[in-house]
Amino acid sequence: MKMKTSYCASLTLLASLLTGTAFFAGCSDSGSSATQASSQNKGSAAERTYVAPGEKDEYYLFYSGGHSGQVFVAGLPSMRHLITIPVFAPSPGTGYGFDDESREMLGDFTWGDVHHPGLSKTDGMYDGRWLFVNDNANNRVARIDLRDFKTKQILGPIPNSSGNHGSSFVTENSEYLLVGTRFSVPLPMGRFAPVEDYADEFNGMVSGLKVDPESGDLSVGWQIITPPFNWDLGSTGKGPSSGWAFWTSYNTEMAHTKLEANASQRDRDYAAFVNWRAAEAAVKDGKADMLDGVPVIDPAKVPGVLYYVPIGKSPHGIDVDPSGRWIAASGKLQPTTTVFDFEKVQAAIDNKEFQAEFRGVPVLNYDVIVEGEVPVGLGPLHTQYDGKGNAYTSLYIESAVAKWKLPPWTDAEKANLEFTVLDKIGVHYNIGHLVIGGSDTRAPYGDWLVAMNKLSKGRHLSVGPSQPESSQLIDITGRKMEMVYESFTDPEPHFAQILKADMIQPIEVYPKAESNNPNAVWSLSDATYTREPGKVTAKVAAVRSQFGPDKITAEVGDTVVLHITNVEQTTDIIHGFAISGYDLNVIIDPGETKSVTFKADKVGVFPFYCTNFCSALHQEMQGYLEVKPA
Ligand code: CUK
Ligand code: CUA
Repeated sequence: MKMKTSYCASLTLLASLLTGTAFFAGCSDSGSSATQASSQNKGSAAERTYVAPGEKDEYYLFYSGGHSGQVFVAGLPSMRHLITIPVFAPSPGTGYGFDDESREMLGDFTWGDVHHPGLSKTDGMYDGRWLFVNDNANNRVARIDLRDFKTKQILGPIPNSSGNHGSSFVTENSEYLLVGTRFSVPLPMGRFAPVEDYADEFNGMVSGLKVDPESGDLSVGWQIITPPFNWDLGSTGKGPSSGWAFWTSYNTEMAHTKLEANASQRDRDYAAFVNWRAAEAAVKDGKADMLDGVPVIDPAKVPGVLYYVPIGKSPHGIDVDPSGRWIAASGKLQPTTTVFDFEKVQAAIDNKEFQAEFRGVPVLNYDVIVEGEVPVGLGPLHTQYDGKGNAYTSLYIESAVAKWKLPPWTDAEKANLEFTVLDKIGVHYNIGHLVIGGSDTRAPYGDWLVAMNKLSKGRHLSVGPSQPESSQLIDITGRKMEMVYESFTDPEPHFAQILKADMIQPIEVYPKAESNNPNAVWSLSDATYTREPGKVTAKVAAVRSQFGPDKITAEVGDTVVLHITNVEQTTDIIHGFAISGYDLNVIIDPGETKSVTFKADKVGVFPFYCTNFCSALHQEMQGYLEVKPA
């Protein structure tokens, strides 16, 4: 608290000295009487975040689970963890990765690295249909359906790509997920070239993944080949920047070794400004070459799809404001956030005088398109917006969030952009991303900010060396930011999305009427068991508190196929089906049918039982798998 006061006090003093007035209202400690009244009405931090037993949160918070490969769901403002949605890694708790369908989705991979969740949008606003996430490790993306909070599709590995970090950025009407590759490799994939030939033989890629407007089904649309620049963070345009997407690169030096030093030589790296509508049109016009089955655009041959824009040293974040005109990009090694004016960007695109060139691609003149460099503080990364004309930038090195005012700026502010920095709050510690609900839409919610901190440094009961991740909740409704809560998660949230809870009505059971699974059985008497040479098939009904059949007989070496239906149509009555000694646990939600195929490769009698406590007689819900000698 002291730190903030003295920081504001010194800025106020500076402002007074320069202008003769004390107008630095944003840092005013006393605030106007209106502000005082509203912060009194808000109550204490505890009251503002308290959600009483039986009451529900106002928002969903979808955290990326980082290298856990999962998505964590919490309620906001309570920050209570609600559920983990398994995406790229098996989860015995929900049976994900055990039944045939989810096993097939996971393929040969057992993990992923989820960084950036992106909610689907209609007309630039969240529509509550899907949540998309990226896998930085294995070049995949996934679609989670918000009707049932389940992973429905994993697309990938995406061809011609390595290290899908710069995604999943969703366009205004969910036309595309846009993806930039963090790593570069020799193309086509699998070709060898020595790492020393990095600058000439390696390539990065920007991909447009098409989203089916009805089903949400993802497919690879087109790609734009780039130098090996390490595309890192991105966002999509709206309003004047509609049809555009933006990525930062942290290695315009094209270094291939000791990146810490060698990728930090130039004062400016490049951002990629991509006209994805132009890319889409170019592919339609046959201006792309096929590479591994994907139309790939060479931007040197197809003008108008890609422009480079110099930005602050070693950037890690580029974010478009709700109006779509202002684009904030930050360089970790430069204590300012650069604000680009997209109207000036367009003017520079239209005037060759304001362009240089790199490998046949125009480089826009920095000075012509920049509105200003806001001195936010040390180690700026990501920026979010509250929809009230303010921006919030995470400061990794300073362990703080800076609140600053978006343009248009007054002459006094332009003369000294320090005046646009309105407030700063310390976070614990080393913040990466931050999120405000709806920041990437036309109308952010503007009430809560969640800071996702990289180090928690023991601000919690000790759990040994493997420490949890810390997130802090900040109230941004007043002029000054207020820290009101902190919570901890498994590793490792990078980014998050916040969705108003009333935007979605998730189902609580799978309606029997909707089931079109030919293997579903809806009563114990309909359950079937058949054996043909080498194969046992059972259609199993699970209902409180029995399995039918409760004896399944196989001969060693048989393939066993079980289709298990949870007959229940009652909320929260979930059954499990685990076979002792067979490393198998299927979880079936009410009204759901899941299939599992395995080899009966061990002779003996193996109990199976329900793993999810479902009734007073849950413990009795068991049976036997007999595996006879051949
Ligand atoms: S990232 Cu982790 S803090 Cu992968 Cu967007 Cu910035
Ligand atoms: Cu079914 Cu426990």
